[in-house]
Amino acid sequence: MSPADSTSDRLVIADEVAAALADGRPVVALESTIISHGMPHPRNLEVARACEADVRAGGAVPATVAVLDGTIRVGLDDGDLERLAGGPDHPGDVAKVSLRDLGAVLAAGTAGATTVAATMFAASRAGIPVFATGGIGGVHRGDGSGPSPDVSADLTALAGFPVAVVCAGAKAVLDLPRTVEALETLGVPVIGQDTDVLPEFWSRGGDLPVSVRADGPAMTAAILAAHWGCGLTSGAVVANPIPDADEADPAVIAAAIADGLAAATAEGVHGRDVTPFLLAHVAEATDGASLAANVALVRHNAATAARIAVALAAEG
Ligand code: PSU
Ligand code: MN
Repeated sequence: MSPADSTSDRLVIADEVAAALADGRPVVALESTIISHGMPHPRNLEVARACEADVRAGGAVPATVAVLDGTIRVGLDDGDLERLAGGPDHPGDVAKVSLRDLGAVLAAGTAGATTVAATMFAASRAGIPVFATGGIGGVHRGDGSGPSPDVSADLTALAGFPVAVVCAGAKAVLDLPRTVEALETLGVPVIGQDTDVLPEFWSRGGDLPVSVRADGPAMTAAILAAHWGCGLTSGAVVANPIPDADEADPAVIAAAIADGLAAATAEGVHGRDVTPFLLAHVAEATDGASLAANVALVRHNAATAARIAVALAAEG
């Protein structure tokens, strides 16, 4: 088997997605770590379905990505979403799969939920330039006492794969100034979608500037088309703030994050468990307010990504 054959054997694109790509019609990739590790059951399944519906309502074809039975799947059916969502009928463990984990989980033939990094990789292999998630990973906060800071492979992927990630900025549990500096170093544009400042996931932000503001999806699409059209091969962050009405109280969130970081340190949580732990902790500490905001922002990102994908397809 040639390397090309083994690549296509490991990457399975759903018929509807493949047909859209062949016709140059808009497609939006969606990730699955947010399903398996980012939200509790059964809310996670409702949100996974709702995001796909939001993409369709915006005129694009959804392509949720996961690792299932030894292949990277681009475009899932409802049974696949149920399996990834877990719960009583699907109690099997679904691994959190970032770039380093792809080979191992593929070889094992087990189920894996792809992070932003692994989803960007799959999207770039499939030829899908637009992807929606909640918030990217980045540089974690550190108190300076431990080893060098925990840095998400999402940044590595943004540097290397030509995919635009429509997100509400980086998750506010992170060190946002360091995350913005890292993106600049990696040459990744941070396009503010109708905003001058980096959204802070559960709130609209205000402290950090984006690298460029784009008014409307067509302007974002024009910037992306020019970014790739000149030969750059990096990705882009499309920073799309949570709608006003859905914003969580930043003071309440900040207190919950501080508490969550202390709990993570006390309980020795590290590596890939940190982000799911913090998201769950903040959801509990805010009595579900952060979860409601997370649902609203991810759905808003799916809808916005569809509009950008439509505009980008029109760019040719
Ligand atoms: N956005 C959300 N919820 C999530 C994530 C993003 O609203 O759970 C996930 C993404 O899959 C992202 C991951 O890649 O969190 C970051 O994990 P880490 O910091 O371990 O790289
Ligand atoms: Mn990490």
